[in-house]
Amino acid sequence: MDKDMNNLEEGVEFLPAMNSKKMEKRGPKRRVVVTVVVIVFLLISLVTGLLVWHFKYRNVPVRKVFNGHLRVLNWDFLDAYENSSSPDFIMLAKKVKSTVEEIYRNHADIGPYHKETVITAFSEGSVIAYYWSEFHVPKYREESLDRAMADKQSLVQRWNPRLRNPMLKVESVVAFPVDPSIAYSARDKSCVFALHAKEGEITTFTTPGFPNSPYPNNALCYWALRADANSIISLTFKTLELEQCTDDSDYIKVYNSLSPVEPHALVRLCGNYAPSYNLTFLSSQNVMLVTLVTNKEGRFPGFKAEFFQLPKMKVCGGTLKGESGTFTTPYYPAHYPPATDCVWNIEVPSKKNVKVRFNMFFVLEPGIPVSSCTKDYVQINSTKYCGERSQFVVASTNNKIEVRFHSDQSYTDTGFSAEYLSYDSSDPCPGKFTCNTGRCIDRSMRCDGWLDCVDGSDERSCTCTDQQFRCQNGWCKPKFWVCDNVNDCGDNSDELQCSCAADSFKCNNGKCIPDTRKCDGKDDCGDGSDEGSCSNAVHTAVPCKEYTYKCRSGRCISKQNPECDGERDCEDNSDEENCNCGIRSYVRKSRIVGGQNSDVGEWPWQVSLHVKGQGHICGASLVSESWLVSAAHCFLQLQGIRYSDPSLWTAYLGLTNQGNRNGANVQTRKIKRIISHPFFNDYTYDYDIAVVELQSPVTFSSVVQPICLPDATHNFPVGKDLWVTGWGATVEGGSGASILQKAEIRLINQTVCNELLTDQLTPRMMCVGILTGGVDACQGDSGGPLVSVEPSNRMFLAGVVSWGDGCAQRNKPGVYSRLTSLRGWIKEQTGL
Ligand SMILES: *[C@@H]1O[C@H](CO)[C@@H](O)[C@H](O)[C@H]1NC(C)=O
Ligand SMILES: *[C@@H]1O[C@H](CO)[C@@H](O)[C@H](O)[C@H]1NC(C)=O
Ligand SMILES: *[C@@H]1O[C@H](CO)[C@@H](O)[C@H](O)[C@H]1NC(C)=O
Ligand SMILES: *[C@@H]1O[C@H](CO)[C@@H](O)[C@H](O)[C@H]1NC(C)=O
Ligand SMILES: [Ca+2]
Ligand SMILES: [Ca+2]
Ligand SMILES: [Ca+2]
Repeated sequence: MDKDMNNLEEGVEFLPAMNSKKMEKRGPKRRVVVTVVVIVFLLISLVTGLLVWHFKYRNVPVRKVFNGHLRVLNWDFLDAYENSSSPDFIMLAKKVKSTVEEIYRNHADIGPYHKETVITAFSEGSVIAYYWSEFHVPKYREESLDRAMADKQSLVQRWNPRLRNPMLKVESVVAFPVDPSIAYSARDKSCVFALHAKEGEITTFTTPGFPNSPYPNNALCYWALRADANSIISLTFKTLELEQCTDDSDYIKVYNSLSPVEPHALVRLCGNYAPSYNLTFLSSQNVMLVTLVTNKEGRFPGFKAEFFQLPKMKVCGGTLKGESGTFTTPYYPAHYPPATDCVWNIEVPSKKNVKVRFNMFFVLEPGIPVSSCTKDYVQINSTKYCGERSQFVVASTNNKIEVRFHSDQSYTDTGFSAEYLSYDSSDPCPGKFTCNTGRCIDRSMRCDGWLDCVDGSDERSCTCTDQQFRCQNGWCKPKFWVCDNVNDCGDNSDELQCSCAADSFKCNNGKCIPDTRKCDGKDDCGDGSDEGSCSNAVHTAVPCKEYTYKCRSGRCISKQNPECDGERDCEDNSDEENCNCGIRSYVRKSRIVGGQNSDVGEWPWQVSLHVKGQGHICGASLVSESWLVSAAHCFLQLQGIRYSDPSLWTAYLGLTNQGNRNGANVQTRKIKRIISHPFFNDYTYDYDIAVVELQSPVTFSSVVQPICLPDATHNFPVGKDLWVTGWGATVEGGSGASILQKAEIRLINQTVCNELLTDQLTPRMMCVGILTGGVDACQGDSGGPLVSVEPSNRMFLAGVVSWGDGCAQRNKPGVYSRLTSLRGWIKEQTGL
């Protein structure tokens, strides 16, 4: 215990010792200044007011509060010390208080300004006392007070040798300045709780009123958590819903101490978190403090948390032998404890080499650039790694590797999960391609136009195929990325042949018109894009055209994509009505990175349509409480089954894992009717759209939300990034994924795509190519959503998975029904 307790005091030792010479000089100097001020006061009456103010300002006392702790060596801990009302507590608190006061009295920079000290808690080791002290100090003495308080040497050493009070022998006195408003309400006991873990039991606590009423405003709550000596605490927030994070929003802070001091803070929490975000925190001692600070407004549920004690970990790291194996930071995927050092010595059979692959890596400290890694880090040889990283590999040129992990006193993260593998130096990636970084990738990813190795080594020295465009710099890129306004080659050579001359404007449809024809009131482009966004003035009405947005009043505005963008553009505000759509409930970012698996709640409009006896058949998008949008071809008659019969189908909403259809948040609905577009052509797949009415409305929740329907005039520009989601099943059959898959894709130039697809595109279709995702991964489902993230962060339905493979293949564009060209029909059918 002793060894670990030393860590507790690490906080201030780097602070510079006080320069006493300088301090002595300051006093007299001030007096001279004051005298001068008095003389000036007498002489020049004009500036009296100003100087009086100056005089006062310099001497007005500043209120300062420090939080601190100290260790009492010659004292044994009693259980009663955990109860601040017990006589034992009060007796010891009195002694510690007078000791602290005596320490202050003996220090010229501290003593004169001390107002009050309150002992707030004790914990074991022998006894650690937590306190706060208040000072009233003139502004010009503030700095010297800060310095004296930060100098733990001067605090203890000046005092201990004299031992005026033989009752208590103290050491390791530390104190940190805090915001007085936070320290102050410690006197208000209405939201202060002390809890001690019970052996083998889980203890639960919540914000006041949870879950029936919101937590209080203007509140400061403390939960002091304790465990037995030689134990540590594991704390988990089971549910947490606070005000959205801003600089002065409500927040929770968890400390690895009983004193709310920044150097021992573990985490600051606000808003809400995706279910995949791990909210388990470990302490390095047998104490923890949870604080809740709330501002004057907002009504939010708060949290429910639980904690229990664990034996303190003896060693961390160790020797790992064999061909391969795995290792993680302590308690992974929980937040690793602070003040921890681990060393893994990995050794594989002597004729092999060893590499370590970090599959998950979260070692992020707020405010610390990943280039410096000065706080928490992983170290291999002399290289330090920190921050959030996607999968990476570190390879050794022999059969040994040493991995070190260090966490400092404050702020922890969920850590890493890694595996080590032995490999033949002559063939590091059997059956695969080896990136120069050591990573192994599928052979089919070589020379396919996508950079799969972070250093691009998979795309060097390639011969372009006839599906590829040869950039001037030699790269090979898929042909469908030509003329999409995105510089894929790096030298822009894929965009040169399609850009407009210097003094001309490029329309959304690619046409070039002279700059002078822009905003001249005439549609020179043919799609109106030269007449969009012409007027900056709000409420300005323009003549209605098929490309102008029509407000409910019938007036038209020229702004592009004005719907639900947070700005009132129509006089009657109709552009901002019915905007309860396209927003995810979990705003804090999910911790599912890289892969194609979606997190719970990430795509709350995704619907899974099942047929009795056949399981998941098609995807759909929720657009209101009762309506879905899907693809017409899902409901074609096939092998004698009339899929257009609503009674065959069941809709699952709020579903992420197909294996979890009975989950608490999943909503199931029968289908009332299915309306396929009357022009749907089952040979060309033109007009491949259907609307589906649910038998009863769904209830919107954190995992069930509608997607926004774009106005018919909405522009999704070529080259825009979009997302497609689904379980990867198709009507034709084939096994899908059990977790909802996602892929980032990009809109392809219609002309270019039509050439590649031998003229099969109609104006009701749009063409996309995959940006990220595996080689053969099935990300989309027929009928499923293609969504766009608009600048307002709201998501709009841009398309519906139609043909050319829901299974997005890298070298094959996918074809989607174009929502904007089918928007009018959707409105006719659903009223939406
Ligand atoms: C704390 O001590 C006071 C005074 O002895 C006692 O009344 C109270 O019940 C104790 N509280 C707990 C939680 O033990
Ligand atoms: C968080 O980590 C703890 C401890 O390893 C684990 O029991 C829990 O399931 C994790 N929670 C999530 C959401 O991953
Ligand atoms: C670490 O250094 C040793 C000796 O310099 C070297 O043989 C080994 O390959 C290095 N390991 C890594 C992972 O760089
Ligand atoms: C599409 O590509 C053609 C050339 O094939 C080009 O003329 C046109 O400008 C492109 N369209 C867009 C919107 O970039
Ligand atoms: Ca590649
Ligand atoms: Ca391009
Ligand atoms: Ca608007």
